[in-house]
Amino acid sequence: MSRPRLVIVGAGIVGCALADELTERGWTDVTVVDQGPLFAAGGSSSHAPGLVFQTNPSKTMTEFAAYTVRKYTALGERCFRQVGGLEVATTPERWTDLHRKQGWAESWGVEARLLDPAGCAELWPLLDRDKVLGGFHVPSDGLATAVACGEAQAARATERGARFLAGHTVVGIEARGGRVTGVAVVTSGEYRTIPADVVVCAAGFWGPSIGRMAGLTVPLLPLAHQYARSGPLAAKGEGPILRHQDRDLYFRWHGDRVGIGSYAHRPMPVTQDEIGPKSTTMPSVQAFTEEDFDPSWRDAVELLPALAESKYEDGINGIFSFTPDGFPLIGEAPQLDGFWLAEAVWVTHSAGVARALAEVLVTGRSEIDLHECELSRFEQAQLSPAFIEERGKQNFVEVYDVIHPLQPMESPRPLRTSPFHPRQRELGAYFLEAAGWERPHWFEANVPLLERLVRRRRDEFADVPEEAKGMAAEPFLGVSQRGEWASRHWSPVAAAEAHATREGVALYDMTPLKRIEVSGPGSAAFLQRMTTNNVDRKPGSVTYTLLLDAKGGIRSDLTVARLAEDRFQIGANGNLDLDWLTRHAPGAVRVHDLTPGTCCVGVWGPRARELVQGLTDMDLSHENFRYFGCKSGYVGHVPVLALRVSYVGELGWELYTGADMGLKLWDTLWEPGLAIAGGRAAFNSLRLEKGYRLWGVDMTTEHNPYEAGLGFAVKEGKDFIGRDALTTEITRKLVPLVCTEVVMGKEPVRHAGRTVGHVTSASYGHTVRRPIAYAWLPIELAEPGTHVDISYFGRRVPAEVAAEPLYDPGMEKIRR
Ligand code: FAD
Ligand code: THG
Repeated sequence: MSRPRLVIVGAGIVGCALADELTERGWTDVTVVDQGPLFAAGGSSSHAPGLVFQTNPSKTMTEFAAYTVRKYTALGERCFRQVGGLEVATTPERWTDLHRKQGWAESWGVEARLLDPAGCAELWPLLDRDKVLGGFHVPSDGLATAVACGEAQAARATERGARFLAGHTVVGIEARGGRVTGVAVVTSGEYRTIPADVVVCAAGFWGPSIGRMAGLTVPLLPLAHQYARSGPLAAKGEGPILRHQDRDLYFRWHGDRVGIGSYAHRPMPVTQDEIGPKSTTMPSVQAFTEEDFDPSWRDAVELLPALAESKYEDGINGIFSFTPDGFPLIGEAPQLDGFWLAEAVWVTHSAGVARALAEVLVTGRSEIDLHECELSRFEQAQLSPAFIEERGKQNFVEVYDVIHPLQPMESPRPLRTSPFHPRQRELGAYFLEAAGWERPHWFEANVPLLERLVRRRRDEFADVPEEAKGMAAEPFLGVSQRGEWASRHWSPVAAAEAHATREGVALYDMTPLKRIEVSGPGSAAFLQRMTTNNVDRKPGSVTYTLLLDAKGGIRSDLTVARLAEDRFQIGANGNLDLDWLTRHAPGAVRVHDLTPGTCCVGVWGPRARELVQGLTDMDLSHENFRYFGCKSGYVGHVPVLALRVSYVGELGWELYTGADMGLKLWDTLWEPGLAIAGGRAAFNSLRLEKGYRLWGVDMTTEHNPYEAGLGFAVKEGKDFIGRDALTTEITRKLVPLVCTEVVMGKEPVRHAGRTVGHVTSASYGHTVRRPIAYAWLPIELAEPGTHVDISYFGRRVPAEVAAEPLYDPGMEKIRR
């Protein structure tokens, strides 16, 4: 299929951008169909005011936006005007957060600066400067004219052979043998089929309807959002686009009027059936509801008093898409090959998303990491209509809120609970959410451990000679190295749990970790081909290995336990892994998600053997149960699979059992009174001390194993996906930094006044008694001892590259 026949559903900005990107890459048999007229086809693009603010916590989203700006700027003034973007703070919390935002801009390579109120007023003279504490200014942000951008990209695509068909309503997706074969359309009352090898759904908020035709859930919620304009004002402006996020507002100039968008109103979901009849010229616009807009108008006048000269007019309730997590939907349907989505994409990210999808379609992968955007990121539990609606609404409400990276949504919760959940609640667990699971971060029941630890550290500190006290290790558990932000969703109890894990034994709920069974004839050969390390070892062995894409980028890191000749259990990172393995598996190999029906507890610490051996007749001695080995047996009444693996870097086992026996397993392990419960906060500290990477945070498809420090998991002389693209000549590296303050991740790292990299994960190392931050740095700065600075909320945090791992480099704790 060198030139597949491609049909794109939707000639909004996304469909047009995609046609351009694909024809540029040589796919010239491209047909774009739209039910509406071209190019104001009636979707969201037809009336989007087109503000493009690039800076986003996500590197991927920022890069999508930055590419969109570059591309549309090159299309000319009619398409994009680089008027700049200004976000103002009217509360101290926002002003602090804009400093955090400036860190993201710096990390992701967007030029930005913070302005004082006078600087803001210079850019926006109408601002009441007494209300403003400061602003965040990005000179390259600007205004896209979405219809013009669509049209200009369509023109280029047309020159290369693409066809754009107006008035063609897609009414069906044709398929045979699990592969798409075409789309059924109705045009001028006639029904016909357009054959296709690949169909991309870029139908905006109609996506769920088109998805339904293909048997696919498209997890987005169409919501109305209000936009209006002021009357003519005396002051005429061409100032930057403006955000007043403390009141959920944004502004732009339209000649002598100011356009005002509001996210302050109640969420107004629109069902697929309510979406305007295809015959109306603007189905994406609903009647304006003044009562919803009035408070926003008052807030707007408060910030821009000159608006009071006029009243708002031309208001619309315009519809566009919200997903459960705010990211777009990119990817192929799991059950229908050749049917792809490019959905829930803003104008801001349109060209970037189109480029990424074009790369995936043409080469099999995107240069930019897509894991946050892939359709397959959602668990089945996250695809119910109720979930999509509730999270979609909440995303609307929170769109401009200051969100802590650990902050979960409030509902629906609890959604997924492990069998240990009742006990965890009894222990006072503080739960956050991961892949829909309730996951404890620490346990209030461990407060007495904390008190004991604090007493011990005080005594130790008292013994330090007075003159050395300033140099002595910080006695109080890293609390003073955590600012207000890093202390949210955190408790010093985590220090006691980390400590208890290093000195005794602790139980960690690993149930949220994805478990996949691969079985059937050819399983071993299949996994050999899919992963970098040698997994074709004796039953009873466990192997740490990597999934790479065709260019050698890391798709995941896995543990592969061989349970029998033709049966493997994989410890994976998420649903993307399940999707990737399922897609590649040959007919005789079965790939099955064990996660919902099973559970896992990590029993880790120097006393782990003592605890578990007392409950089982399996021989747990070092000689008979080797590190990275696995065995089946019983712990008390409970049938378990035991893996001698530890993500926290201690002696111990992961014990797996069915969901039915989970509670019994927990109680059996608890009974002897040796173990404490440990939460994710301690876990994260322990794994960073040990240098264990977290996929999706520390490394992604943008990195190869050698850069990520995972070259040891690549087996010489073995064939696997991505091997031919691998090179050991690297220009950057993931390294640990020790620093003076606990940061959060995504902060820029500077050297000699230059931005040289960014932080991935961070925590306080409770054993090494230093804040730790992993960061990507150029290879020439990756040597231990190199001094760098982390910029954290605009403050300079000195840091030094360290040798890894920081804890137990001799593996004495584990191999014994
Ligand atoms: P659309 O433009 O909706 O295009 C989808 C197309 O699919 C439509 O033309 C439709 O006719 C066609 N279609 C659907 N079903 C069928 C079918 N069965 N057969 C054939 N064709 C079909 N984004 C920003 O980045 N910045 C902003 O400032 C901004 N402001 C906004 C303000 C408002 C009031 C609204 C409503 C949205 C705003 N957005 C903004 C969001 C942005 O407009 C959308 O995310 C974007 O335009 C979506 O583009 P699209 O091409 O995916 O979808
Ligand atoms: N347990 C299991 N599977 C998993 C994880 C887990 N799969 C996904 C994710 N976590 C994988 N991450 C790691 C990271 C490090 C290790 C294991 C899983 C680890 N590494 C040792 C090291 O680097 O020294 C051992 C490497 C080796 O001997 O090859 O233990 O938590 N089941």
